[in-house]
Amino acid sequence: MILVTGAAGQIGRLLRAGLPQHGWALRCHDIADLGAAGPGEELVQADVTDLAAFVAAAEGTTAIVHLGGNPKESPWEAINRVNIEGTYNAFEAARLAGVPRVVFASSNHAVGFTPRARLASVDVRARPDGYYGVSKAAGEALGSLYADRYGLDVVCLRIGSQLPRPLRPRHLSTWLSDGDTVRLVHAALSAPSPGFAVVYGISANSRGWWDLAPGRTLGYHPADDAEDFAAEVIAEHGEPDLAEVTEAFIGGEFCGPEYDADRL
Ligand code: 15L
Repeated sequence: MILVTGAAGQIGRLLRAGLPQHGWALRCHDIADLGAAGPGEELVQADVTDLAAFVAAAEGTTAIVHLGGNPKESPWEAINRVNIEGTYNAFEAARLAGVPRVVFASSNHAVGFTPRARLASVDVRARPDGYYGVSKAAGEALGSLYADRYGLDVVCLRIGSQLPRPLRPRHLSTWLSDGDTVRLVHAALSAPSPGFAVVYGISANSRGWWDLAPGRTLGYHPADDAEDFAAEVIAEHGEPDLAEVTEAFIGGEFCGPEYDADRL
């Protein structure tokens, strides 16, 4: 049994549909309405900021897939309470309930102010492009701590742009398809003894900027390529202008002035 937080969200819904086909039974956790339980599913309506409820939900599971939190840039108070405190609770719940593995939904925004370049390593330094990115860098750091101190297996997925299809030129590099999302999480759950690992969560995009080798080592073999949509996307939006701040860094629009603190 796997505990999936944020199970009512976009990626959570994909996992609810896809992971059972790989043999995983899910306990779905969210503060929002989770709808009707699917075959073999258990539902827990709870807040990730409630540690006691988190520990209770984690009891008897073999892994936590932690997706829960604000999925985009937000004021500091919300990021601090839900994303940072909630992610601390995920690792602490795993430790207290004896769950051996945590798969953490990190984001490219943990390293968003990295200048874009071909094949950025997973070892680039934390370079968040906002408070949301700070929360993802903090989650990766917590994962590293819990792996080293308590021996948890922790896989951090630095997800690009999870969308049914690429919509803008940046997505030709950052897209993570629906099918590859399920493949990625299945690999993170299945890899034997990964220890602490960070992998980029994108499809096999011909224009990808990030090194997929660590993901392949873990068993993630993406099947989709945003290039299949390139002609339509470029016809609609044109080629990206690298002189623009929102195109020069991997975080895209998050690096632009509309994400300054005063405007949140
Ligand atoms: C993310 O981490 C966000 O959750 C999503 O809203 C997108 O902004 C995505 O990154 C992206 O970089 O496209």
